[in-house]
Formats: sequence, structure tokens, C-alpha cells
Amino acid sequence: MPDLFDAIRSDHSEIIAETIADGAVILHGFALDVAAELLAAVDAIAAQAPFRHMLVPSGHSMSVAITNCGSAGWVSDRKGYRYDRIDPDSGRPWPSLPACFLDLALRAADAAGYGGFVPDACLINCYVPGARVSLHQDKNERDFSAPIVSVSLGLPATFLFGGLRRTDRAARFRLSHGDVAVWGAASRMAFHGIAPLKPGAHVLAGERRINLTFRKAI
Ligand code: MD3
Ligand code: FE
Repeated sequence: MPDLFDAIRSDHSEIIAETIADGAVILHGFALDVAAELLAAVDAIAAQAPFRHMLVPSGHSMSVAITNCGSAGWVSDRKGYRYDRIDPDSGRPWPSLPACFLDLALRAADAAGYGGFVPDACLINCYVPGARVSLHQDKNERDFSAPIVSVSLGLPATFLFGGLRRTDRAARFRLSHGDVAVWGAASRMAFHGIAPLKPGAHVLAGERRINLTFRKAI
């Protein structure tokens, strides 16, 4: 049984915080009141650093399109995965973290019990119907004691949450527009992924799911 408790949003409305595993909390609807502002900021970032399908070491390209903001961005190519201060497509630094991104990430981390979390990188994933991310661990960050904060916008997705071994059976959770999840402690190194996105159109985001993941990367 998930452990349910209440958290209080800045406007004092109650939001449900669902603990799905040790250190993993979904704050349902936590970003709803700033979602339009976040999506406008994503568009401004993508105008500077366009979404692109990165290659992975096998030579395949990812079905999810990505960009980044912050002092470093996650990049992938034939050589592997890493964080880089420079966008390889433009040769310029990534756009900086918008104030509305930083404010939301800090408030969500605080609400989940990670006061003092200061991200330096935000990976932005863009899914269209059919796009997916297979089970993986996030281990390119320097400091695994910091949590990762993720924000779901647009079309809903089925989140796959496994264990510390790739072969551990994955549980499924729905991540909807406005949900914010915080992944720390024992959940930080859990295998996780996203099932192929189902077709649909969201009133604010269109035929897409946008996911922001805030990290302490470098
Ligand atoms: C659990 N993104 O960017 S967000 C990723 O929805 C990534 O686009 C997915 O996995 C997405 O790496 C899932 C939820 C998430 C993000 C990072 C985690 C869950 C996590 C790191 C550790 C454990
Ligand atoms: Fe991940």
C-alpha cells in the first residue's frame, strides 16, 4: 500500500504526496499552477537549444528528443553519456535555468524532505506518441546523495519503476500533467523507464509529453 500524506502548496491548497518506494515521492499536481509558465520557458529554451534525437553508443538514436538548461547538460553520442557545459550542436553554453524552474524544483525538493537541494542542470525530454525510454539508471551525476526532481507536463505517461537490478520486476505508475516526483535515498539508483507514449493531445502542450529532470550534475 502506498503511504499517503498531505503537503501544502504555496497557495495553501492541499496536494497528495504518494511515497512509492524508499526515497521516491510523487507530489500529485504540485506544478499545475505554474505549468503554462514552465511550458513557455521550455519553448524559449528550445529556441536557443533545439530538441534533438541524440545517438547512443550502439549507434541508434533515442526516440525521445532532448535539450538542456543550466550550467551543464546531459549529452550522448557514439562515445557514451556525460554532462557537458557546452551544447555540442551550437558550441555555446546551454541556456541558463529559468527562475520559474529553479523555484519549482526547490519547493518540490523541500516538500519531499530534501531541503537544501540546488540543481545545476535540467534535462528536458520531449516525447511524441510512441516514444519511450527503456529501463536505465541515472549515474552520470557526480553526487548521488542529491535527489533528482522530475516534472511531468502534457500527455500522461506510464512510468516503470524497478529495483536496483535490471532484472527486478518493474511496477507501473501514471505520471500526469503537473505531477512532480522526487527520487532520492534508496530510490536514486533504481532502474526506471517510460512505456511508449499513447497518442493524444493535451490542451496546453499539444501532442507531446515534456519532462523536466533537475539534477546536481557537476
Ligand atoms: C528514478 N526521465 O531523464 S522521469 C531521465 O519521464 C528519465 O522522461 C523519465 O528517466 C521521463 O533520466 C523519467 C522520473 C525519474 C527521473 C530520474 C530518476 C525517475 C528516476 C532517477 C532515479 C530514479
Ligand atoms: Fe532516468
